[in-house]
Amino acid sequence: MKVAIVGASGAVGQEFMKVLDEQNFPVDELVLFGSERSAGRIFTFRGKDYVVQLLRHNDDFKDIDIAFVSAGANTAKEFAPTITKHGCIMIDNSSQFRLDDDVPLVVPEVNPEDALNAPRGIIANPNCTTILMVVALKPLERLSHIKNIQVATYQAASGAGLEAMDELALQHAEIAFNHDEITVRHFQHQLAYNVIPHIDVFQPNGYTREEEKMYNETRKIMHSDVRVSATCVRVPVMRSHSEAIWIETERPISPDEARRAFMSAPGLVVYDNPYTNKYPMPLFVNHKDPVYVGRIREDLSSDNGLTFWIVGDQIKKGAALNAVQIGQYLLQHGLNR
Ligand code: 11C
Repeated sequence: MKVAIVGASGAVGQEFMKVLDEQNFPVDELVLFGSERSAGRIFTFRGKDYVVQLLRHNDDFKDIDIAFVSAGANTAKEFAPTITKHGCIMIDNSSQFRLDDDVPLVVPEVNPEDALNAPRGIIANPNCTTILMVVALKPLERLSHIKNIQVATYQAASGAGLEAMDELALQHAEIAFNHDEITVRHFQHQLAYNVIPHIDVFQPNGYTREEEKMYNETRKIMHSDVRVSATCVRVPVMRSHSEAIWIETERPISPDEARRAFMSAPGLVVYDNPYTNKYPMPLFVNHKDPVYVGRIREDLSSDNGLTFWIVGDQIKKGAALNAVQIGQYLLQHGLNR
């Protein structure tokens, strides 16, 4: 298996290497690609050094079977024809193709079979916040159709990339050392000691693009008419996203029934004993594979309502791991170049 990582020096690109190794993904040959800024950098994978190649419009992808791409929407759009030209399967982490009818949008715990119908050779990896949420929604949808979702997210700096993570650490240091000015480049405001209810660009309806992704992508992944109202908030956490979720189903689902469904669902761990202070938190979930769920209880504001709290590692299950799991599913079902 010849594998490429495009955007190799970014937060998700680096995580691809870790996850491919952890998952024992069959990699006979690895090729790393990046922009002019990262070309020439050297990274080690399974004890061997690899130099990042400049991503160009040529035949570099001719013999590559699968490319894990995390290079942003513009690069994905520009390079998709080059990457897929000779049959390489492109698993793209950007938002560029997610809502295209002929591009499957896949979370392996929810709709793996969609990955097998990719006429353009492109499979889209969903938005991280949406991935984490649908892993938890799927077992409940099996019990009763979910009609409405309200969700408030608590999103880590990692969602904005490595430099944003560095900025959060820098802001804390600047505050500790009484700097007059706090560095603010990647977020709209200082994130340290703050929360910012603004992720991505505001739309005319008052929602942000991140919030609209949660609406549209959830419906596509789950093949559902569910309505999703999200408020996405950046919090001064380094890498795991948390979400408070309220759902309304066609018939009531009791907390016990939900707990049993969560416990038998793939990719989910129930961590829920508030009386002993057990509930998922980012510091505990960082670098772990599953989505953790807790605080499972009735929604007091709705007859058929249930509410719960989830946390998942945004760079891992929210990005790199989900993409690698799509790759694993393709391999199990005969990768079709
Ligand atoms: C964030 N969720 O936390 C965003 C990053 O649609 O792939 C991921 C954006 C996306 O900033």
